[in-house]
Amino acid sequence: MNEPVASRRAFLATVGLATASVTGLTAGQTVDALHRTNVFGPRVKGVGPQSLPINQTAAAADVEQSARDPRWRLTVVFGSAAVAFGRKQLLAMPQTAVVLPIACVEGWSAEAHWRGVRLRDLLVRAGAPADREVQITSLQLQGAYRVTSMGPEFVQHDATLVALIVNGETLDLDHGYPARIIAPARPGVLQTKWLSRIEVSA
Ligand SMILES: Nc1nc2c(c(=O)[nH]1)N[C@H]1C(S)=C(S)[C@@H](COP(=O)(O)O)O[C@H]1N2
Ligand SMILES: [Mo]
Repeated sequence: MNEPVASRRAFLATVGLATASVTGLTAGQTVDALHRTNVFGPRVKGVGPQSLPINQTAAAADVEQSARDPRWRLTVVFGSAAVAFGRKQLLAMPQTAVVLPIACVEGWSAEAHWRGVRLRDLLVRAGAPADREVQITSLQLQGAYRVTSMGPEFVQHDATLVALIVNGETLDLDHGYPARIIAPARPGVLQTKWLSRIEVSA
């Protein structure tokens, strides 16, 4: 990653603060996403790459090939217009950093530092309005979490990202590489991984 030193320092300083502020167990499990070791032991559903639990792996979702394909594009569709973005193009756009948890109904929650393009910035870049409901589709060809709807209040939110980086690293394949949704106050099940298409309602 070619990030300016200043922003990298700021990021590390924030990591320190977040680590200090992690508290114990509230609803379900709180996993300290910034520690390599899982202090809560076997009660936690396996801490995966980048110190975050994995709900479903790329292998289980059968997206390993499509997610790694250099021809991957995220397509934004509005009416008859479709604009496709590669990962490099997304990384070249203004990046926003947020600290947000993934909160799975299965009983775990893990906070992480995410970086990527604001969803509403992406829609504007694609020539689409940012105040409509969107339908978000994963590369996954089947499964209950393939398609998600997101209302305008989340689409417009400052902290709703097409995330490209987690905890300072390129998203792991199991966490949704090449790009995933991260939005505030939404259950983990709606934080769609392996994005393929975002369709803006008319
Ligand atoms: N495409 C897709 N996105 C998905 C899922 C999935 O199975 N497929 N699982 C969801 C659920 S239930 C959760 S809790 C989070 C978990 O994200 P993580 O595996 O990166 O921790 O991803 C969400 N996004
Ligand atoms: Mo979940």
